[in-house]
Amino acid sequence: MKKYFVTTPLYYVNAAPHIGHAYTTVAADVLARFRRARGERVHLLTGTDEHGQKIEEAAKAAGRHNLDFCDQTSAKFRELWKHLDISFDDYIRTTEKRHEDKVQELFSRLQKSGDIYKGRYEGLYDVVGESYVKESDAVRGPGGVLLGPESGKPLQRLSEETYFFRLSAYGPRLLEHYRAHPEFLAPASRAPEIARFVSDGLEDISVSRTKVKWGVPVPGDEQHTIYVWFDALINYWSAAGGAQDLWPADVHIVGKEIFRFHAVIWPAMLMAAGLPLPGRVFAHGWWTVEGKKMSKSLGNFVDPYEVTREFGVDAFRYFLLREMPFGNDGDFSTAALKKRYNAELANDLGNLVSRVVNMADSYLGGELPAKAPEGGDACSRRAAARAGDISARVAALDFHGALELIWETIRELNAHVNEQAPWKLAKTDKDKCALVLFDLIHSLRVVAGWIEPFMPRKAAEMQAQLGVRRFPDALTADDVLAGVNSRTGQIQKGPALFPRKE
Ligand code: ME8
Repeated sequence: MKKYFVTTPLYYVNAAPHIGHAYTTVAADVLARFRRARGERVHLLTGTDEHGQKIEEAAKAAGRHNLDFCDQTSAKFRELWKHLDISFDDYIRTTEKRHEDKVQELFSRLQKSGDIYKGRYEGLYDVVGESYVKESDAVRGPGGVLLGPESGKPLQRLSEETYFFRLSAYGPRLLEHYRAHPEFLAPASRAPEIARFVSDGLEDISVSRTKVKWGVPVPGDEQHTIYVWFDALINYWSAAGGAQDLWPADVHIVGKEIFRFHAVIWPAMLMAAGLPLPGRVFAHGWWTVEGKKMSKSLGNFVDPYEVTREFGVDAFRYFLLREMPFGNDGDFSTAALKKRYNAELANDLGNLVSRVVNMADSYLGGELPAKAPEGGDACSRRAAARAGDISARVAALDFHGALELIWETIRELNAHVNEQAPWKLAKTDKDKCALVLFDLIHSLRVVAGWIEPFMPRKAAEMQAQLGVRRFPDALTADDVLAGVNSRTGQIQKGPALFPRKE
């Protein structure tokens, strides 16, 4: 049985990770955790992109040997993923032999098929984006200096012998693929720009450099190293390492600025190599910080550790996916995070859990429901009725929409507590009070199952308070509804899940 295979981009090791990198990786993790909780076999791949001119220059500027430098920064990414509870199954570095061998194998394959041929590149190059830039796309800066359209940084003029990849031959097949697989380009709103780019006609692309030494040598022609993007894209396939149950990837999650590499060049490379294509490429939007683009000159990169020190890992994960629909751009600010933290986490969810757990403790003496209460109006049933829609949204990578539905349920539960006033019932109708609290606890167990992929630590704390015994694994919403809740333990009052921030 094939595993559900989800990937993040391989991040450049020229600098430390920031919230942009955390964003993509948390999203991939939520998807992976969500599918695992539903019993699927999942494989989450991430890693680092370590070759090429940009890294060579960064290592030099740091006064380090290339590989030492890469080791150090790659470790920072890996540590951050541990800190953020990213459940990655594999971490690939493009300097690993298992990868380099496959890059050479694929390069040779395309040389043999005639898809790679020797020529000469005369033109512009953007080191920041590691991309060849068409003369007509360059932007004229002060003093007539040509700047990269994306990076805004001065371009280099290259003139060197190179190998070309025959991208131009794949336009019609790519268009046919987009047409036959409308889910391939996501979100759908970004598909037309790719189709238009391909319809306008593709040019062959240079895939080797003679002036850059830090790269995978072209097999049999070691004057050349393989172009860093050609090298890095192959990681998705090299990491699969020929395993029968992995390739093709189900979804590549990437930022919008590298959509073309993944939606045009990568599938064309796979077509040329006769390999199956991934199921989908999803391009999400970009974060600005306090209204500004993150940049070296502004020095406004947000350090994820700083945010988690103040708000905790789970609130950070939550905020990233809650703030804007996956696919749109958004702005990161401490004020916005604090607002959501207090309103949605401390108030809506945290208070609800404390209130219900405290009442169950006081009025039921810790006695727990063995079975969900019957009756159509039980709020646990109404909550459960949303499970299908929530699943469908996460499956479509609509994390924001899924959280919206979960919070609708949480708000309904809050309203239900206020309407039923169990603290009054405790004095007037003990049976009804028990029933209402049973029902609320069931509902919260369902909610805990839903939020686990987003906030694994808080979901576990919540489950402990709600008396969900976690053996062998955390219960999912589906388990709870299926009556697995007979495996429950004692309600345990605990500290506030999200203490208010003043
Ligand atoms: O492009 N907002 O690596 P990279 C949202 N090595 N996401 C952001 C972001 C922001 N402001 N900044 C970065 C590369 N990202 C290549 C990829 S893949 C074979 C090679 C995220 O270190 C987003 O996922 O520049 C973006 O695509 C990625 O980091 C770029 O990381």
